[in-house]
Amino acid sequence: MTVQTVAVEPFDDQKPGTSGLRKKTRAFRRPHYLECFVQAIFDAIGGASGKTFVLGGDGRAFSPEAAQVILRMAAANGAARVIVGQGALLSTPAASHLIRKRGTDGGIILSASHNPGGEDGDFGVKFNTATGGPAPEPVTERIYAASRDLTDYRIMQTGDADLARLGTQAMGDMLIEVVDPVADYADLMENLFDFRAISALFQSGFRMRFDAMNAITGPYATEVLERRIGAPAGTVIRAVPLPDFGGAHPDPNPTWADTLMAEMMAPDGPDFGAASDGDGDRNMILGRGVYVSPSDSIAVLAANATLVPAYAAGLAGVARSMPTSAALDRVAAALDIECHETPTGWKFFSQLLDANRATLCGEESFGTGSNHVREKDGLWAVLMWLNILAERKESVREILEGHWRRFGRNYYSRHDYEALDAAVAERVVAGLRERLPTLAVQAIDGRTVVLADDFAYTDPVDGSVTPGQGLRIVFGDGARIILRKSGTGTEGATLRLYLERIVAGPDGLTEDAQEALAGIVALAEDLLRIKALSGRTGPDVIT
Ligand code: G16
Repeated sequence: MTVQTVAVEPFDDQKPGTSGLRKKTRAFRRPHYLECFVQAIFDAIGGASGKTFVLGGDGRAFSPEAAQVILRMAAANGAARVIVGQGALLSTPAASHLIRKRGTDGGIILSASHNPGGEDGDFGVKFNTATGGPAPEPVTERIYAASRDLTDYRIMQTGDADLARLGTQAMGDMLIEVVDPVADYADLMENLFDFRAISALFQSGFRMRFDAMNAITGPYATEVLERRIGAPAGTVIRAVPLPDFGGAHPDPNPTWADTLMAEMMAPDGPDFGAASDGDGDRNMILGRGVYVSPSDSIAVLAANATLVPAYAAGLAGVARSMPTSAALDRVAAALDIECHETPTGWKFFSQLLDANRATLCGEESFGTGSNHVREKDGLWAVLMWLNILAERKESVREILEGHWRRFGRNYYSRHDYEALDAAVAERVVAGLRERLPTLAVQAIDGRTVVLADDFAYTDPVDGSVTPGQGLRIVFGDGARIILRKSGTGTEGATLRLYLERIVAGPDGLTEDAQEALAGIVALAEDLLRIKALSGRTGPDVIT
């Protein structure tokens, strides 16, 4: 086997976004494109020589070929060992767990998460560090810099590894260890939760539907929910990961998981519903006739965490991304624990988890997780809810409404304007940014603005400052309007408009969220003029 050094012209568009490099599958299939990014990763972390990595992903189109390329490049760059999920499959949280459990130098995850897959869809590559968490900004900056300076990459000339066969095989001097992608993760879940209590819940006739959206959580949810806990067969639907997710958009929200929504909103619907995304790190939670917004979900989980064995001793702290509603803050205040407000992107939570400044973290973008791994974890969130339901013996609606009565309700919604012309999106953002200094001293529509700024984050652990993380207008009554550009899209620019209003109760806690927010939505359009400037009649997705 010989190492081939291939001379290349560097690509100039390999800047990782909110979570790794995401491009059209066709863009990744261009000659040398994947190879250049992988070489940039190895160069940015001081080379691969003697190192051990984890490799796997959500099985979307191009994954099998990409895994073989990465293995040949790891071998050519001197890696000692690569631990690969059988069939190159690993959910993102399972990959994070494996990195931590095996003490590897990091891992490469092949996924574009909730973005559609297939030849016309998206592909992605993400590097996680030895902590198990997504590479932090300084590392992604180094990867980007390395990608621009690249003159060549190294690849072993050899045939494909057999990724269907469990066990260890050699590629040159490097060992490839093919492991069961589900077993370690399922064991971890069994250690965190009271499977017996959840099992008893199912035996009492509790009905659940889990929509794996033809993506990676299928095998994990089937093993954990149906085999280990004993939920009836058929609890998990769309359970086989498909390269194009069966044409579905594997994003667990009311728009894209519409069949599950319809089933759950029916009068005779199941007691509990959940869905997960392409790579298994997101979750959507539903009760019969009720949708739990992700911002409420993390607040409910924090308030009830001590009912779950792994968190029985209490929480060190909690964290949420800035655009996530402040429902969590009031729970933290009641528990007298720290509550951190970070920029969007799970990588910002990793450091807080490592330093034991936070035990649970959550984001409005259907991400919830804890210190058990360094990624958000869809199935973990579902098991948290199940464990709490088993202990409280109340319905999802009862738990949610009880939570609002105790803490008040943060009505919350995100409006997405997808694939806008990049110049139009920039005009909207620039227009608001220009007006921020004047807004801060105004009363608008009967509300006083107490803060109007571009969010900058100071990491409490290392003091690093990350500016430019979203424009926010905060009113005296706690209402907020937030605008930021998505960092995960692959077409044009997507604007995310986050809207929030707090009702203390006891009245007015059970309105429809869109109706309760109508005034804030109208105010946002007056200020931002997204519809006027883009010509759109409304958002593409509302969550
Ligand atoms: C990633 C990040 C999340 C972030 C989400 C949306 O999730 O890990 O922290 O909230 O993207 O980011 P944006 O608003 O920039 O599109 P995932 O599930 O796509 O990996």
